[in-house]
Amino acid sequence: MLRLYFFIPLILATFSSQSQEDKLPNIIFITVDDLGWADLGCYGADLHETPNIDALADASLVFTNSYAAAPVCSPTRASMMTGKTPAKLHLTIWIEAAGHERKTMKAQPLITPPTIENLPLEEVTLAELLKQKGYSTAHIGKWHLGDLMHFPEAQGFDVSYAASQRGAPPTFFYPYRGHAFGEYRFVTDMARDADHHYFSDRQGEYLTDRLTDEAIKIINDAQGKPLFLNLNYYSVHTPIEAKESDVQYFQNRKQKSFLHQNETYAAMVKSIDDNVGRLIAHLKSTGLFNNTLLVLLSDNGGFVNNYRDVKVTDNSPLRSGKGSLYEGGIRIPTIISAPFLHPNPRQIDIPISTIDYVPTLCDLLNIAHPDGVEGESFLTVLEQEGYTAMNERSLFWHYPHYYPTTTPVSAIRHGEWKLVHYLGAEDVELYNLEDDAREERNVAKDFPDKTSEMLQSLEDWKKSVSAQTVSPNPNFRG
Ligand SMILES: [Ca+2]
Repeated sequence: MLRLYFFIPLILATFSSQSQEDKLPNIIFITVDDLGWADLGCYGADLHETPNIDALADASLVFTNSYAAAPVCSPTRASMMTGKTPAKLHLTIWIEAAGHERKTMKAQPLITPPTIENLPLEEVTLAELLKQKGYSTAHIGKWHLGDLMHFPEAQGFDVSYAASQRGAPPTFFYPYRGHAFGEYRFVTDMARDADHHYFSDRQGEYLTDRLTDEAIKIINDAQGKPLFLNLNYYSVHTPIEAKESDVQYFQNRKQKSFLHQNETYAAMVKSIDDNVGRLIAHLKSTGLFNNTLLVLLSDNGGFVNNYRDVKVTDNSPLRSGKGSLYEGGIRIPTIISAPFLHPNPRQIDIPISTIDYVPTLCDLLNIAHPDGVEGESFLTVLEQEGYTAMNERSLFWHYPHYYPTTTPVSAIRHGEWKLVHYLGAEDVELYNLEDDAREERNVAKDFPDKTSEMLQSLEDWKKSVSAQTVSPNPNFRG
C-alpha cells in the first residue's frame, strides 16, 4: 500500500507537467510603426476608423500609460528584444543615422555621440529566450536592428520574412522596390508570393496585406507548436501611401473640425485595422485565440511633421510627436489580449515600458531573467486587478540627438511627475501629468525640491548605464 501511495502522485505530477508544456501560450507581437497616441478609434481618433482593433480593445487590457523606451524606431525595437534601455545599449538613434549623424549635423550647437549600428549578437533577445522553452520563432516585416549579419536569423528567429536593414520601404506597393532617401531600396523576400511561387503578377498588392498573408501562413505552419510571432508592419511610417479607394473614402468623410486631416494616412490606418481583424479572425477560427498572448503596440509617437507638404498625424491631447520626449513622442497605444491569464477587459493606468516585455514573458514562462535587464515584469498586472506597486519605479529616457521635434534631451517619469532636461540647458522642465497631460505648464520653479530630486535621479541613472552624451560644438556658428 505504501508503494502505491507514493506511486500515484508521481504519475499525476508527470501528467500535469506534460499538459502544462502542451498548453504554452502563443505569443504574438504586432508592432505598428509610428502609430500615434490618438490614431486608433479606441484612443480617440476621429477621421480614422478602426472597428477591428476597437473590438479587440473592448475585450482586452488597454494601457493608458504605456511607453516606448525611445522616441524613434530602432532604439525602441532594441529595448523590446533585450529588456534594456537604448542608453545602456548605446543604441539611441535609428540605424541609418548611427554612422552619419555627426557628419551631417555640424550646423548644430551640440556634437552628438556615436552610437552602434547593429544590435550586438551577444545580446540575449526575446526570441532566444523563448527558444529555451521550445517555441518556434518567426519574424515578419520591419527589423531595423542592423545589417544582414545581424538580421533576425542571427538573433534567435527560426524564420524571417520581409526584414529590412532600413526603416522604411521605398513604396507600399508591389514589388516594393525603388529609389528613396537617395538610395535604391527594396523589401527582402518579395519575389515570392505567399504560396512561395515566383514571378506571379501581384500588381496593386499592398505591403500590409502581404505581410498578413505571410503571418497566417506561419501560424498554420506552426501546427500547434507554441509560436512566437514578431509581426512588425512597416505601416504607418512614411511613405504615406494607401489604396486609392480607401483614400477616396476618407477624403469624403473628412470634416474641418476633425483632429486628423490626412486621408491617405487614415487609409493606411484602415489597412492595419483590416489586417489585424483578419489575423484575429484566423486565430479564432483555428481555436488558437484563447491561448494566445497578443500585444498590439507602436514603437514611438505619431509623426507630426509633414510628408510631401501635408501634416501626417496629431497626437493630441498629448504634446509633440516622434523624436520628442514630450508625451506625444513616447506614449503609445498598447492593447494586450491574454484570455488565459485574465478574461475580463479593463483599462490599466500603471506606467509600463517596452523594456518590460522581456522580464514579463520570462516570468510568465519561468525563464530566468538575462543579465542586465532593466525592465520590470508586469505579469501580476496582467493577472490581477488593482495591482499598483509598479507606480513606485521611475522610467527614464535619453535621446542625445536631434530631430525636427527636438534637440538632445533626457527625461524621467515618476508617478504623476515628469521632468524633461534639454542637454546643455541650465533650466529643466517639470510637469504634473495628472493636472497637465499636455505638458504646457512648467512648474519646476514651484517645486524646487522635487525638481532637484528628479534631476539627480536622472543623472544617477545615466551614470549607472554609462549613457553617452553630447559635447559643445566648437565650430558652431549660431
Ligand atoms: Ca517608428
